[in-house]
Amino acid sequence: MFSKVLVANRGEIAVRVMRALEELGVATVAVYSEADRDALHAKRADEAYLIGPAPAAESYLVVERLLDVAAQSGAEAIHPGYGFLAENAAFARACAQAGIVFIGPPPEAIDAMGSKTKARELMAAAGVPIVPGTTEAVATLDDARAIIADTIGYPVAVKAAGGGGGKGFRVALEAEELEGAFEGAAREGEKFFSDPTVYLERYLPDPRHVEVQVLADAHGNVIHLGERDCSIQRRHQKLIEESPAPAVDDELRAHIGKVAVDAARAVGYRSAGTIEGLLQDGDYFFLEMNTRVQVEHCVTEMTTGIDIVKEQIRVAAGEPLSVTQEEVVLRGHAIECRINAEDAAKNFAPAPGRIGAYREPTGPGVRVDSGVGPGAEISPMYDPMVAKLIVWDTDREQATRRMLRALGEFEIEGLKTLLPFHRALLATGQWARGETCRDLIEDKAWLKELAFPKAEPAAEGEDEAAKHEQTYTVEVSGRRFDVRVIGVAGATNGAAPGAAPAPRKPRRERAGGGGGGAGGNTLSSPMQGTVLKVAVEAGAAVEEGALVCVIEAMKMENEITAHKAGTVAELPISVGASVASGDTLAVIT
Ligand code: MV4
Repeated sequence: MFSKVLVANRGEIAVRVMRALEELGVATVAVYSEADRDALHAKRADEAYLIGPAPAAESYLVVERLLDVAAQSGAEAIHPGYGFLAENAAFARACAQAGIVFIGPPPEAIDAMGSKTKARELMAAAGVPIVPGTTEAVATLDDARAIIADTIGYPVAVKAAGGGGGKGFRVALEAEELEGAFEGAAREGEKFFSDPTVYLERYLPDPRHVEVQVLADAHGNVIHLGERDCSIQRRHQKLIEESPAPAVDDELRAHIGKVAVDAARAVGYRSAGTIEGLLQDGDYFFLEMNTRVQVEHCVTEMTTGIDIVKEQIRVAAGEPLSVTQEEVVLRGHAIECRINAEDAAKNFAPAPGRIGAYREPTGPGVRVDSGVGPGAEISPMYDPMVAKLIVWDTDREQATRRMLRALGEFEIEGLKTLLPFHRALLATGQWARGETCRDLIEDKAWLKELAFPKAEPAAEGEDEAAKHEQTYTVEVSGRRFDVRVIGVAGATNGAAPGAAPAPRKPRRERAGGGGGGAGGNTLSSPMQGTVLKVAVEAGAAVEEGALVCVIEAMKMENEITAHKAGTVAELPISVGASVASGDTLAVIT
C-alpha cells in the first residue's frame, strides 16, 4: 500500500477520497486554489499546497504544478477524483513518466473509451450490444441522409464523436430536422472537444439510463456491483440516482452485468469504472464508459457494502480486489439526491453564494457526502453541487420515506438549492411508480410551484409591521408552539436581555434558503460568463419566465429567464459580451 497520496481535486470528492485513504492508513496531500483557501478538503488533509488562482485552468488542471507538489510532498500516487483530469489520458501518462501512480485505468483504456466511435467499434467486436447506428464518423450531411435512408430511419440521434455525458447530442425526429441536428452536434463537438466529427444512432424514444459499476484489478479479476438507474436528469445533468434500478430484475441484472464485464475486459480495464447504457423494453444497449469514479458511486456502496474508492486505491497499489463476484450481495435500496445550488423554478439556473447556517441530516441509513460547512462559499467558478444526500433502507418505498425525512432535516441557509425540488419530486406518484419523470422535470408550471419566496423590499411606510415580525417558541401548559409576533419594534425590543427564547424558523421554510432575489425591475446575472444569445429586444413585452438570454459559464449554457412580466426597458448586453455575477442583464418595467 502507498504511504502518501495526493488528491488532485476539491469539494466532496476530495473529502471522500481522503476518508478512504485515512481508513487505509495512508497520509493525504491536498491541493487548493486561491478560491479554496478555507475549503474543507484543504483543511482536512495532512498537508495542503496552494496550486494557483481560482480558474481551474490555472490550478486544478495544471499538470506540471500537480506533479511538482507530488514530488515536493513525497506522494507516490495521485487520485484524480471525477471531472478535472480524471479522464485525461495525457495526465495519466505524465504521472507514469514522473514515476507516480495514477489511481485510475491505464491511459490506453481512457483513450479507447474517450472516442465514442472507437468505443462503439470495440464494443460491437466484443459482442457488447450497442445502440444501432454507425461505428464510424459520418463526414457530411449527405452521407448522414444516405445512411439514415438505408439503415437507421427516423428518429435519429446525432452525437459528437469526442462527446459524452450528453454534450454534442442532438435529435432529429424527422428529415427536416437533420441539418440543424447535424450542425448543432458538430458545433458542440468542436467547442467542447475540439473535434467536430459526429456519428449516428437510432433515437430511442423513452429509454431508462441504466449503468453498471465495474471493478477490475491487475490480476485478471473483473467484477460488477449491479446497476444504478440515473434516468432523472436535466440537461444531461443527473439529479437523482438509485440502486437497484426499478426496471431491472435478477435475470436482467445478470445479463447487463455480464455485458459490463465483457466491455471492461475488451479495453483491458483496471480500476473502478462504469458502463452507461440505455434500457428500452427489456433491451440493453451500451452507450459509453466512464473511466473514473462517479458522483453516484455511493448508492452502490450502500447496497453492496463495498467501498469503491478503497478498491480503486488497492488496485492501483497492485493488490487484488478484496471481493469476488460470488461475494457481491445486493441488499435493500439506496437513493441519492444531488443538492445543487440551483433554482429549479428558474430553469435550474446556478445560484452560487455563501452558505449561512448549515446542518446535515443524520440518523439511521443516512449518508451525506459534502465538501462544505457553515459559511462556505459556493463559487460560480466550480461545480454548483453543495452535497450529496444518500439514504439506504430495506426497499424503494422505505428508502423514499427515509429520503423525505432526511431532506426535511437538511438545513442550508443563504442560498437556493434543489432541496425543495427533491422534496416535491419524491412525493409524486410518478416517482412512486418508478417512472422516469421526464415530463415533470420539464413542466414549467410544476417547477414554478417550487419558487423560493421573494425577498421583496418593503415599500416606504407600508408594511412597517411586517418588518418587525418575529418568531418565538413558547410553551403553553407544557406544550410547545411556534408563535409569530407581528407588530411594532418596541413590542419585542422591550424584552429583558436573554429573556426572549431563541427565534425558531417555522419548519416549512427552514431549509428553503431565502436569500437572493434583488427584487424590483433589474434582472441581474447569477453568474460570471459570456453572453451566447440574446432572446429579446429592447422595448419588447415579455412574460414572466420567458427566455431573456443564454450565458455560457464553465462550458455550461444557462438560460436566463424574465423574473417578472413587463416591457424590456433596458438591455445592456450583446452576444459575445462578458458579464460578471450581479451585472444587469435587463431592466423589465
Ligand atoms: C440517447 C437517448 C435516446 N436515444 N441516445 C445521452 C447522454 C445521457 N445523458 C442520456 N443520453 C441519451 N442518449 C439515443 N440513441 C436518450 C438519452 C437521454 C436519456 C436517456 C435515459 C434517461 C434520461 C435521458 C435524458 C436525456 C437524454
